[in-house]
Order: sequence, then structure tokens, then C-alpha cells
Amino acid sequence: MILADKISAQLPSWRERTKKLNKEFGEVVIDKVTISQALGGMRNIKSLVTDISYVDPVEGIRFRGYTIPELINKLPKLRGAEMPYVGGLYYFLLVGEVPTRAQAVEVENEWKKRSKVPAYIFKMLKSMPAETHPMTLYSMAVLALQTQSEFARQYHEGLKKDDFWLAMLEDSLNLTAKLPEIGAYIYRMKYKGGKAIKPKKNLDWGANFAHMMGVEDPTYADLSRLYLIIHSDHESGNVSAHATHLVGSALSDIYYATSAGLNGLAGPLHGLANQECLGWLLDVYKKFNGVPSKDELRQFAWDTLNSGQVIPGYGHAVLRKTDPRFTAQAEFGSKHFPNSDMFRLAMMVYEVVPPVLVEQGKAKDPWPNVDAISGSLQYHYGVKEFDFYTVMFGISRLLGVSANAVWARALGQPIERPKSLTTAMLEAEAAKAK
Ligand code: CMX
Repeated sequence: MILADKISAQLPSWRERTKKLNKEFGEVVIDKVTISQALGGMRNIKSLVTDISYVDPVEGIRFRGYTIPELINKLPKLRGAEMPYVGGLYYFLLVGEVPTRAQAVEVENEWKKRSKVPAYIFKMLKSMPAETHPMTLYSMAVLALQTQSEFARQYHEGLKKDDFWLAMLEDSLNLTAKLPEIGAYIYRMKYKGGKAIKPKKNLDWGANFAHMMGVEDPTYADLSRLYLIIHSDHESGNVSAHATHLVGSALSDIYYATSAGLNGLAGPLHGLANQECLGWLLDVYKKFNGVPSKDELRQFAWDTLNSGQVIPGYGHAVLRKTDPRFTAQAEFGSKHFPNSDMFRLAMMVYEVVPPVLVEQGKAKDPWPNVDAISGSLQYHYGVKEFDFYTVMFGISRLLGVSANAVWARALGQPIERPKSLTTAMLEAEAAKAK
């Protein structure tokens, strides 16, 4: 299989590089951990390694060295499509080389072969109480697929350590192939009277998701491809990526590991911010009976802050500028529906909120992140049920975290086990320093 062959060819030199670093330079100090870092969610402690993506505080994400505009330009596209094949992105994340069109299509075909979702998954989803959050359903579906794990099966049969990654790759392809249908099924089951739409054989992964969601506007296929590409990876320290990596480091298989990552993505300070954000925009819209004036919006933002809440979609733990994932979506909206009310409102928030956050003086980053705009685009296409939005984020995110999991196994990254101290120990260190 093309992905396995390509990775296999690169592995000896990657393993050699890691081994050399560990053996010859293991004692080199790359960072000193401070008490505030230990207490403050490990901010900026450089202790994870990935070559799949990197987030620069000012420039934002680069996937394997490429910015989002470069990626959209370079990855192969279906004739007539505005956005690339998501299969090409997965190839790129896994292999580190821009695929040809044929190579991207090969991944799309691998996905098609592996896309059948077992009937018990749908049965389980249907059996859950109606009020179950879509992210709970989605994470359960991913976890319930664990019975199919090749890694778990082969591990118990004595799989060699050097080959762990091959079984992880197999599982990753099997899992990611099924995600569009699982996600769209949850949407249709919850909000469209249970009328699921079957996948079409001739559609690519991204367009099939759009089709199964039941949105007829043909540009929604391109928005889906864009969305599913840009949410895929954001280096390794964010909650969903780190949770996946942490759980995978115990040699838990991809189903256990990614389900854990999704549970982290479901937090309001992480992926759930996209649903919170559209909720906030709708509150504004309702209060002012439409798109308000800038002054009204400014006051609304202050009221939110003064009531002790955060403004969802703004701020970031690493970024210090507008998130390029925001910009990519803003450009799509400006091109296709600049006059849509919810999109106009999201763009007005971009003008009004950063100065308010600067004036308040708390947030280190007053700029929008990916979640500040994504919901307004979905809303335009009639996907208005905003508690579903994080599932879409999660479909994309599993591409990045599974690619990382394959490489973590390929390079034999060890079980994670940071060290904790007691408060008294920190106080003793502080006293020594005084
Ligand atoms: N609105 C109001 N206050 C904010 C804020 C916002 N959008 N962003 C940060 N702050 C506040 C923090 O709550 C914190 O306040 P306290 O000192 O009272 O605790 C202070 O500013 C400093 O925070 P920070 O160092 O700038 O930000 P963190 O690294 O701690 O947190 C994040 C980052 C994203 C959790 C935070 O900016 C936030 O809550 N934003 C809103 C939620 C959001 O959009 N999350 C999605 C992030 C992207 C993703 O992961 O999907």
C-alpha cells in the first residue's frame, strides 16, 4: 500500500536521527521549567516532538512546512473543485511529500474500500437518549469501533515493536474512512428525523460528507473540504492532540486514543468553542433583531466580559495574531456569500472585539481563533444546529492526531510520564530562590 511503502522508506533515517539526539545530546538543556509553568497548565514547556505541524505564535500553523494558502494551492484537486482532496492532505500529513493527483486518489480509494460502518454502531447510536450531545455520540461511535482494532489483535499475537506503526496505519485508515458517514448519521439522526443519507461511491471523502449532511448547494462540498483540511492538526500540545498522544503512548490502539482526544475536544475552552461562538452570535442577533451597529456590539462584548464570561472564538494559548484558519474561512465566506447576515456579523465581531479585549487587558491574544467564524459559514448553508459543530471539528482532527499516532509508534515514542511535585516542594524551591 502506497502510504506504508512511503513511510517505510523514510523510517531508518528518522529513527537514526531520534536515536542520535537521545544518545549523544540527551543532556542538552532546552528549557527550564518555572513554578508558573508547573502551575499554569505547562504553557510553553518544550517537551513534545512532532514533524507533522508547527504553530508559530505570529504566523500560525504550518503543516509539514506549508502555510494554509500554500497547502490549498499545492494539494491536488478534483477537476472543477475549488478545494483539494482531503485524501491528499492525509497523504501529505503521513508521508511529508505533496502527493500527485493519482496518489491523493489512491488514499481516497483506500478510504472507500474501508468505509463500511458496521450496523451495530448505528444501532448503538439510536439507542441513546435523545438529549445526548452529538460529541458524546461521536466519541462513543469511535470507541465502539475498537472491537476492530488490528493493532490490539496483532499486539496480543506478538507483533514486533518495529512493526507497531503498520498496524496503527491500518487502524487509522479503517477509522478515518468511516468518520464522514458516522458524523453525518449523527446529524441526520438528531436533527433530520433520522433520515440518513447513504454515501455515494463516486464522491471523494470531503464531498461525501457534504452529500450525507443533506446540503444541496454544490459549494458546500468545497467548504467541507476546506473545513476538514484546516482543522486537522495544530501541533501536539493542544488538548485533543495531547490527550490522543498520551493515551496512545500506553500502546492503547487508535480507537481508545482518539476517543480520548475527542472527549478533550468536547470542552468549551477547546473545540466546543465553535458551538459557543455561534450561540454568542445568535444571542447578539436576537437581542438587536438583526446585525447590530458597532457600538451596540461593543457594549454587548463588554456585558459578556463584565458578567465573567469569555468571548468564545477569541484568544489562544499559543497564537498572538489572527489565526490563519480564521482567515481561510473568512476568505471563503467573502467570496461566496459576503452578504449573509451571520457571516457579516462574525466579520463585524472581528473588527469590534479585539480592541475590547485589549482594553480589558487580560487575554494575551485578543485575536480570533479558528472557532470564531466556522459556525457562521455552516449557518449560511442551513447547518444551524450548533451543538453539532464540534463533531465536524472532530472528524477533521482525527486525521492529524492519527497521523501523529502512526509516527509516534514508528519512532517508538515512549509512554508519557511527567513528574509531579507537592506544593510544599514548590514552596521550598521558592524559599531557596529568595
Ligand atoms: N474572553 C475573555 N477573557 C479571555 C479570553 C476571551 N476570549 N481569552 C482569554 N481570556 C482571559 C482568560 O480567561 C484569563 O483570565 P483569568 O486570568 O481571569 O483566568 C486571561 O485572559 C489570560 O488568559 P490567556 O493566557 O490569554 O489564555 P489561556 O492560554 O489561559 O487560554 C483560551 C486560552 C483559548 C482557553 C482562552 O483564550 C479562551 O478561553 N478563549 C475563549 C474560548 C475559545 O475560543 N477557545 C477555543 C480555542 C481554540 C481551540 O482550541 O479550539
